[in-house]
Amino acid sequence: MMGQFENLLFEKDNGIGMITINRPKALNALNGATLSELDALCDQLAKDNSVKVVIVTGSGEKAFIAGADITEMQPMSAVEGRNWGKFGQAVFNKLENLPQPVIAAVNGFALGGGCELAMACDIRIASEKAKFGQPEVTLGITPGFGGTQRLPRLVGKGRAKELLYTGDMIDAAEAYRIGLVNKVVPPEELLTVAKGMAAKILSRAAVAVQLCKAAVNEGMDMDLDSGVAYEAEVFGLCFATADQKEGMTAFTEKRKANFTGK
Ligand code: CO8
Repeated sequence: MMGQFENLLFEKDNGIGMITINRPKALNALNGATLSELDALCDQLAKDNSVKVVIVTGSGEKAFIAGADITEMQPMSAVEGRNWGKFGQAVFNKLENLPQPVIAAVNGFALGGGCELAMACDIRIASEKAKFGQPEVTLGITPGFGGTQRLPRLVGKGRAKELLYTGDMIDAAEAYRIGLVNKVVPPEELLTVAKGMAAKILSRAAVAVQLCKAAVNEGMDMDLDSGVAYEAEVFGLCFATADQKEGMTAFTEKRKANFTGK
């Protein structure tokens, strides 16, 4: 267990760190206090080698996160809005670039900042009850926590623009069809499936998993030549790990690898 928060729950269990956004009365809407706590938790997680995989979910039956807190944004000036957007973007960038893989277990509404937070995670698993959307234009604003950038990168420009311009909500099946989520499961199985995937990732060579994440995240912002050059460097680094020796020795000895994360 790490530091206590007011708007987040955090639990550690066998290498899995479980973050629950916990403002169920406001459908887990992200206010400034919640974002600050998430920022602090990401700083802690980045230094915590005992957490190998992170899961993010929302508290209660209804919502993952129903967006940024509209009552807090309502009186903002242009400068305050810009600063608020920059803060949220910085927190989501931190989450996206945590060394550990992060799985979003989307249990309900993932709207606005909630959809944007899910997109800053590495993998999205949705409950059949989940709903996704970027309804900002219905409020007179654009997405401000990365939505205009991460959505087209995930689902393509045309589909992203339709969601951004109409503000329409889509259900989990449609989110799966357009590639916004990796899989859809019955609500009661959501956390079991997310933990099962986390456990599978945990059974793999941890340094190699983290380097896969770094190579994808860094490489997506590079041209192909630079990206594959970066890949060659992280690939080489793996040969300095005990887990590479163990993984390949286990293969030649026809046994299961026993990784230590070193
Ligand atoms: N902010 C604050 N409070 C919220 C929010 C929110 N985003 N969403 C829900 N709530 C509150 C409601 O006000 C309500 O409170 P109360 O009980 O005190 O009246 C409570 O949560 C329950 O909500 P509802 O009664 O509305 O529940 P329904 O089941 O009727 O509806 C919906 C559920 C459809 C999810 C509905 O609540 C809704 O439309 N919520 C707003 C969704 C939305 O528009 N989200 C996008 C917000 S904008 C955004 O995220 C931009 C991010 C980037 C900003 C960067 C700026 C620079």
